[in-house]
Amino acid sequence: MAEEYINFSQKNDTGIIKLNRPKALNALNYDMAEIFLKKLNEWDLENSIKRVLVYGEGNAFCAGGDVKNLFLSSNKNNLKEIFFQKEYTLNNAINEFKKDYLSIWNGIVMGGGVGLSMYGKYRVATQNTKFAMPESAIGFFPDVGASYFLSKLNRGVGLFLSLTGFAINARDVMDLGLATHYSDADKIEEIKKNYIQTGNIENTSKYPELDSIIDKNKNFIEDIFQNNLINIFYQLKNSKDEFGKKIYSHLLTRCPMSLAISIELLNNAKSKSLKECLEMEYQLCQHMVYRNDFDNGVDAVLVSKTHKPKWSPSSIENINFDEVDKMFEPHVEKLYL
Ligand code: QUE
Repeated sequence: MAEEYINFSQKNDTGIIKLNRPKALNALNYDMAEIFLKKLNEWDLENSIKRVLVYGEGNAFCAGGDVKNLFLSSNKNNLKEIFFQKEYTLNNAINEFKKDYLSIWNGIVMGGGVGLSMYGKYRVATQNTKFAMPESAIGFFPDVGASYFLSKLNRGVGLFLSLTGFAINARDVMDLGLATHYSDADKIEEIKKNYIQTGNIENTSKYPELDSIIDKNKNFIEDIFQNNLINIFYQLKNSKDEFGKKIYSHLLTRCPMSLAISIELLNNAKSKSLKECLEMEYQLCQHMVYRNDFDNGVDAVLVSKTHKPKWSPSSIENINFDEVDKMFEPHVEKLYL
């Protein structure tokens, strides 16, 4: 089953990984993560492999972890524990992989998909790239090491992306240094072929001619997304700016506890390594996936699709910040990455 959802092959001295679950936007499940990790460890030691290429079938690179399945199997097994152990271990293994590693971002790259690509050497964006950490929509938080790289961006932008889950395009991921290359989508087959044959990424790269909502509102984002949650909401609520108003009503739909957790997470992550961030996120996720907000969020977005989740607490005014602090205290066995 997992072999259908993820294919491994070797051409010349390139190891090729195709995420092949297009009906689920290539969402990563436990079995896929397990054989991905096993293959990567094998290829790290295999002399005939000089580099790795990762891409997705269809119009997504990868939309995230298979949270729908976590929800459906809910408290019947230990999947909520072992899935994240496997996924974060894989994220760390990609970071420690010694050979070149190229991911093709020709479509949706969200959540778990970010973790499969960000720590490799190269990421090619196209005009189809849609990059987001959207977990505040499902009562979760930016994980797979996102606290590491988002906390190292300008604070305003990192926090803006974490709280809103806003999807950014190829121009944004180039501006923010999240992608390493840009190419038109119709040159992607050529780029893959050339990388497989030579290890080079052909310089078809040019700067993407795309509008950027982030760039247009850069000063606003940097001004507002600096403070604590109460202050950010207060400023957005009173904003005369059209963008500010839109972001305010958007944030009112997101999980209040996710928002509070994400701010604290990014603050804590600022001085941490990727490994330390993954360990922190693992402790945190083992609280968050057992809260009702997670089940209600996943159900509302991915299962019954009502898009009207009921959050508890229902607004940021009712957040108990002592409870937020407590969630960061170690309470389960570490990953020992
Ligand atoms: C927020 C999320 C996720 C999401 C949507 C959100 C997420 C995720 C998926 C997803 C999408 C399509 C699938 C699938 C999962 O959507 O993490 O299995 O087929 O994995 O608003 O965090």
